[in-house]
Amino acid sequence: MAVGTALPLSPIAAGRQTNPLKIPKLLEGAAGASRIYELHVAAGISTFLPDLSTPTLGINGAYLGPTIRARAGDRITLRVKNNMAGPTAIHWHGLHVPARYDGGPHQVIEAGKVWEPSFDIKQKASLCWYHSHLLEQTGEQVLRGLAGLFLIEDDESLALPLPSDYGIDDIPLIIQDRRFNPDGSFEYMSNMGDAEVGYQGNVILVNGTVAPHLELRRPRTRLRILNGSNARIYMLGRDDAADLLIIGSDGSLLERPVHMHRLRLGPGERIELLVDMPRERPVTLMSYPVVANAVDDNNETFPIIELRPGKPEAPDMPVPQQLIRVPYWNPARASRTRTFTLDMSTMQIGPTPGPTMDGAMGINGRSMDMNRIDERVPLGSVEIWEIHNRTTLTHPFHIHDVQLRVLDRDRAPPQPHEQGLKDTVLVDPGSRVRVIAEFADFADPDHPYMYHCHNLEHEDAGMMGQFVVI
Ligand SMILES: [Cu+2]
Repeated sequence: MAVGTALPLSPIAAGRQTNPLKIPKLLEGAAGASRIYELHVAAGISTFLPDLSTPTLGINGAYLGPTIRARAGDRITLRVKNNMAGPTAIHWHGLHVPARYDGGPHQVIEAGKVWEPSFDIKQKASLCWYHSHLLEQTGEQVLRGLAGLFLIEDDESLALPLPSDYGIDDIPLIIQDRRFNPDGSFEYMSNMGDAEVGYQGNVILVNGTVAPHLELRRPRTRLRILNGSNARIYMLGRDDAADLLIIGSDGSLLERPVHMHRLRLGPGERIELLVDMPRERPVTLMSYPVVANAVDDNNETFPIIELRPGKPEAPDMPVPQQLIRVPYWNPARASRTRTFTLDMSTMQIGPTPGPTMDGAMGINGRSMDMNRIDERVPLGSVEIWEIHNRTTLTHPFHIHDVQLRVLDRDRAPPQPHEQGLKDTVLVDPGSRVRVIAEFADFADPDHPYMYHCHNLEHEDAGMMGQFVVI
């Protein structure tokens, strides 16, 4: 199958989106000295397409996991039981936690075992998530369903007049693309495109729902959007003339709402939107062609979800013009700049053995090695990390532990929706992106954090490195 396989769903051909959007259950934990969240990882069977069963993985269910919600200042315990036949690892993407609780590839949960990280929530209100991070099997486990949202609220976010009734006017949207085999199972790694460019599906799932619609129930709705796809980049926009109204990025709200006609969202990235009740006709959130300048661009137009007016009721409150103060680190305060060059010179699949890893997917000429610490960052330091993309594909670069600010992309300011806190940033071919972050609170010479491409096929093929905070 060729790269850039056409999606069968075009907005015209598909017509109305037929299936009500599934909403993941909300998990708020059991009260106590530490709020306890029970997460059971297991294999299951899901139905996405008519008359076909799909073997899947899920957390407290057959596919995906519950939406975890916690408050800044809470101490929480996540009791993760692995009921699968094989190992996994569950990473808290976007959370600022001690490295031994981060859920990276070193924190393997063997079959039948329980892993019980416990930590304080020490960050701003944000739309984080969790997903499998098992070495070299992240792509397959996330594809099969090991992912969920992790919402953090704080006093500041709760005081703002923003929709916050989960499942009513505060709606999660986990966008994923999938391909199916004739027997109903997910098709994965069946062609070179999967391994090189990354997985591209031809069926869009939102919270595991094919062709979804949502009936809006309040005058204003907040959409918390995660690109939970392995590799596909979306160009989000509305099918009417209106702009997207964006209030949040990966790791915080924005300082103020911004309007954008189109917004590019890479794997692992999140945004929060506000949508007012459409007056008469439904509005469809679409994906439009990504500007063509690289081989991974997709030129397709297809619907993500149709938003139907429940009752024609206009919001009676203006959108708040001031949201929060986003933390900022002056580049002059940075103690050093580190450079990370993304390589995939021969597009080999998987890391090759040996110390130099010539030609494999890697960073700074080296593929991921669990036994090698690539960077040592002093505790409390503010650093600029410069990501340089020498490949012909766009890569979403993700750093564990921190919430960062994007300083610039090829010396130009980041896009308006990228000006909140972030942990994942798109780096285009030939481009240099500079980010700044503070490595606070958690020093541990023995447990590394990861930084990697969040194209999961690239990550699994070695485009990942390890740093310790000391
Ligand atoms: Cu990549």
